[in-house]
Order: sequence, then C-alpha cells, then structure tokens
Amino acid sequence: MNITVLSGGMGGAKFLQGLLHGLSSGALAPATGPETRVTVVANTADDIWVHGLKVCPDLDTVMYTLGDGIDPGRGWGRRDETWSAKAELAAYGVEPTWFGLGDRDIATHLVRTQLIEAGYPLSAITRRLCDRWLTPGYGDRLRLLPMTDDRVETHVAIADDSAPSGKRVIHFQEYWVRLRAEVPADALAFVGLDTSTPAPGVVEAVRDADLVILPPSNPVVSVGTILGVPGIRDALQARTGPVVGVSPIVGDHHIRGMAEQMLTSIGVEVSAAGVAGHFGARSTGGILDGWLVDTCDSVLVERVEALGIRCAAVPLMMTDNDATAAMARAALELVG
Ligand code: GDP
Ligand code: FO1
Ligand code: CA
Repeated sequence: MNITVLSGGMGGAKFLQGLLHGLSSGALAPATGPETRVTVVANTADDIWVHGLKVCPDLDTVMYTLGDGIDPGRGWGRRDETWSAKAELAAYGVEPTWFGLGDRDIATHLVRTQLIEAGYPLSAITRRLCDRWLTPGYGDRLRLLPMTDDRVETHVAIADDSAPSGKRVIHFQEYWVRLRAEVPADALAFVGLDTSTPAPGVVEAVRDADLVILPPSNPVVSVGTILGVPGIRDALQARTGPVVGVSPIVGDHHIRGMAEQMLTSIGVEVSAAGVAGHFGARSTGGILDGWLVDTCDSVLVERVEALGIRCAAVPLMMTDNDATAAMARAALELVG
C-alpha cells in the first residue's frame, strides 16, 4: 500500500512517528499490506535564509524526528546541541539574534547551502541529507519530498504605526519566533507560491497513492501552502483513492503553534468543523473524503458530514506512538 502524507513540521512529524510505528508494529496491519511505503510531501514555505544559510524548518523537523536526531523538548533542531556559533554571532551583533542555529544544526544548513550553490535542486539535496537520517532505518519504505524545489516564503503583514502605511511585512519566522505570534496577522503573503511547481515525484505521490493523509499540521501555513503549489490541488482532485484529514484544532483551540492566528487571518472559524469546511469535500470541489475530530468535538460530526465529508470522533491527542497509531488506524478505517 502507498500512503502519502502532506506534512508541516512538528505536528506532522509526530503524526508520522505514530503512523510508522503502527506500520512496523502491525497495529495497522489489517488495513495496510506488508509492504507499505510512505511518501511525505513537506511544506517549505517556512524556509528562511539566515547568516547566508538556507534553513528548511519543516523538512528538517520531519527528517530529524524520524531519524531520531531531533531535540525532543524543542521539537526542532538537534538533540545534544551546543550554541557556540550562535553566541559568537551575537557577540558580533549580527542579526537575527532571535533565530537560533545550533552548532550541529548548522552542519545540515552548510551541506544544503553548498549543494544549492552547486546547482542541485532542493529535492536532490533532501534525498542526500536523508541518506544519513532516514535510509538506514527505513530504506525505500519512507521518502521525504519538498513540496517544490522553488523558493517559497510565507510573509506576514502586521500593524506598525511607525510605518506610513500603518503596516509592516515580516518573514513568517520573525512573526512566530521573535513575536511569538502575539500580534494579529493582518494578512499573509506566500511569496513565490503562485509561480512554483511541484518537486519531482510530488504529483504522482499525491495523485496515485492508495491513501493521502492530512496530518495535524497547521492548516494554513503548512497544509495550505502545500495545496497552494499549482498542480497539487488538481492532483488531489484527480485521485481515485481517498483523502482523509486529522483535525489540528481540538475544542476550538490549537494544541500549540499559531493555527488560531492563521485561521483567523484568513477568516476561517477556529474549530474542527471550520477547518473541514475550509478544505471542503472532494464531491464539491474540495479535497476531503474523511475528517477525524476529537471526542470532545463529537457534536461537530454531523456538521462535517453535512458538508459531504465522512467524519468520526476519536481521541486525537498524540500523547505517544500508540495513541497516534490509533488515530492513523481510525483514519484508514474511516475511508477504507
Ligand atoms: P506543523 O504545522 O506541522 O509545522 O507543526 P505545528 O506544530 O506548527 O502545527 C501543528 C498543528 O497540529 C497545530 O495546529 C497544533 O494545534 C496541532 N497539534 C499539535 N499536537 C497535536 C495533537 O496531539 N493532536 C492534534 N489533533 N493536533 C495537534
Ligand atoms: N523556533 C524558535 O522558537 N526559536 C528559534 O530560535 C528557532 C530556530 C530554528 C532553527 C532551525 C529550525 O529548523 C527551526 C527553528 N525554530 C525555532 C522552529 C521553527 O520556527 C518551527 O520549526 C517552524 O518553522 C514553525 O512551524
Ligand atoms: Ca511549520
């Protein structure tokens, strides 16, 4: 069985850990064959150039998490990290001081940046990095693809009364890391998205997989950006197999991150049903066949089904791999 997962960073990576655990432990066995392969199409609109290095947060969080190199507390960057280079940069007064690159993490960005400068596309570079992090443990059962090889960046317009227009546009990372998303996002700009093209293998992975899963990732700046790459939504529409999503909103709130602010900035109701409606039913031109909501949102099931999307209320907290694998199993059964 071939499964494709459209993933952001931490939320998507944690879901993938549980899915892969469920596949290897046999917990998902009846629904999936012995030879199940997972393709991850990851968001790259969080990417940022800092200190001359190309940093790809969502690709790296998925890669480090599934390769067991992640710092489990932070959910980004490397475990056993040191920060000497960061301290030296701060000593020089070099900005941005608010975006920390760990010494081990910097090696990843140096390899990526020098391969970009040598003319390699991000998809080939990601494969090269995954040879260290994923191939040993997963072989050809797991593939990590950037949504596009083209440069795409999410930028955020915020109020700034010192600016003539009263607004200022900053990189998503500055909004999230420096401002902790504590100010409203007046508007979002996905720089480069409209002219980007899907990376090699992405259209086939989205169109031809037996199942496509939207994990609990940020529906706007993680999944939304992947859907915004011209050709990916069409590939979903052309599918014969189902598309099932897991709500990242539980009890009308995000679990962490900034999904509430992002949904509000695009006028979508911050609820499991609001996000389902935003993605829409495939039968009405949207992308979903099935949608899982948390048990605390069971009152929303009939509202989601009225949209033409199959819906079930199951425990949706990814507290450990078994809990997450149970979510994956519920997703498979909902649309199986
Ligand atoms: P990314 O969007 O995958 O880069 O990761 P984020 O952490 O930014 O977003 C994860 C999204 O998934 C957020 O909207 C969270 O509310 C949501 N999320 C995080 N943990 C859980 C969980 O255990 N269960 C569910 N249902 N959603 C979660
Ligand atoms: N998040 C922070 O809150 N502070 C940081 O200094 C920071 C640095 C950083 C460096 C590399 C990287 O891959 C991720 C990093 N992140 C940091 C997390 C990043 O903002 C998130 O992973 C996503 O981009 C938001 O979904
Ligand atoms: Ca992200």
